[in-house]
Amino acid sequence: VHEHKKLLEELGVDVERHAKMMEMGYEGYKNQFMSQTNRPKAMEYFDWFMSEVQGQRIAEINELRKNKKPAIGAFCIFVPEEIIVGAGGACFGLCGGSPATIADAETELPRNICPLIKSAYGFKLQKTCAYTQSADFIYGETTCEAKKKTWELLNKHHPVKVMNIPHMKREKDLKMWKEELSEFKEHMEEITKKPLTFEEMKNGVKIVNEKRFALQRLDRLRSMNGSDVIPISAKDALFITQISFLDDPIRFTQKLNDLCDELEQRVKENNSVYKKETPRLMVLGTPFALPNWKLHTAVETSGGAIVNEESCIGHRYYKDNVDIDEIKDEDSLMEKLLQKYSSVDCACFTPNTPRIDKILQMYKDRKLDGVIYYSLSFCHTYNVEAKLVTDALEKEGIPALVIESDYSPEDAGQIKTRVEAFLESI
Ligand code: BJ8
Repeated sequence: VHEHKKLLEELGVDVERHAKMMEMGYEGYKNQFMSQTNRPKAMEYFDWFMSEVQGQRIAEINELRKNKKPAIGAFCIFVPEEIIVGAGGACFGLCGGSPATIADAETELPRNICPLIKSAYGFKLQKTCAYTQSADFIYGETTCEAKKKTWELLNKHHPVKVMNIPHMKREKDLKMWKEELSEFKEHMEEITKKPLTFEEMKNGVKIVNEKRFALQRLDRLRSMNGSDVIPISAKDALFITQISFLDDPIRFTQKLNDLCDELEQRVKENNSVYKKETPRLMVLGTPFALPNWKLHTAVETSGGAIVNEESCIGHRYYKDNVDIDEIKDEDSLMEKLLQKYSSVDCACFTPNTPRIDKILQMYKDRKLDGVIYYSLSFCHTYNVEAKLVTDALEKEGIPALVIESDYSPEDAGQIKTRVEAFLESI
């Protein structure tokens, strides 16, 4: 980070405060991640990325900007990164997983809204996230009530554009959504100052599909590898998924495929990072923005293994690819993008029954022992949907624990106690 001080200053980052936060964050990473035993060797790349997360990667993004390529910050997997990547730019998730910015956010936002929103807003007020500072604009969406209204306030601090995501998936809703995708493309062209061609967009689809393939491969190796071997820890797998929203997609895909080659070998050699018969869990619910590792730490230190996250920093993000073989022209490209994005089963939709069917299927495919439904505090859509999901799980006799939490470290002990009791009961 020190090497990039000048760039950070130009971006308006509060360099001193930023450096302190980064130091603390990296220390936390070293303690929690690098101290794990029997880690795959290919995690070295991801460790390096963490050390450069607010350094070299920021320099790379700003190099793209110098060449008039878009740099777009997002808070949601509905932002069509294929179009940004097709335009030669970078799409990245903004900082929003730390409690350190929340007090500042609460000077402008109500206290009783989700910590993800408050944390991200606080990073902007503090100017301590170099991603936020590098964004040509932040692309918001109309998913939950709190985010939808926050864009109006955030726009006073940073340029924000908003994509209208419907809350139902009827034909008329999808028609509007497709128009939004075309408008999104136009917004990229405003930055590049040239038309985005069909071939460029198709190339963007190809690159992002390959990233998703690699993440799907990791998912299979973690939980559906034909044995009870779990070749990578839950924390490492979560961290990889978290940085899939930050890294250059081509480099990330290559490094993740290298890691998966190693994991394949570990499965063959019966090399598991967990003891035999460790309970296998899946986590359902809201996203885990970097560096939110609280639940994973609680489970791992209680003798359980998380083998899949159903959240948006997880399976919901990478489960579907864009059907590239069916893309013939720009219209069919937009249609296929729409098909992919409208398959996202976010709780902001009503009804959202495909999510329940998917969860039950995932449970069977991964031969699990239980699930944890995790929801960020004040996330109404996921909190309310928890009842529908747990009723369906109960009907199938699937053990479930529901946890609602924010980013503060205060309830970490209490969560651990509840996880331990849950693990004993299954
Ligand atoms: S597609 S889950 S990333 S909206 S911010 S809804 S936690 S109260 S993030 Fe999401 Fe897109 Fe849906 Fe996925 Fe709740 Fe917080 Fe809102 Fe949140």
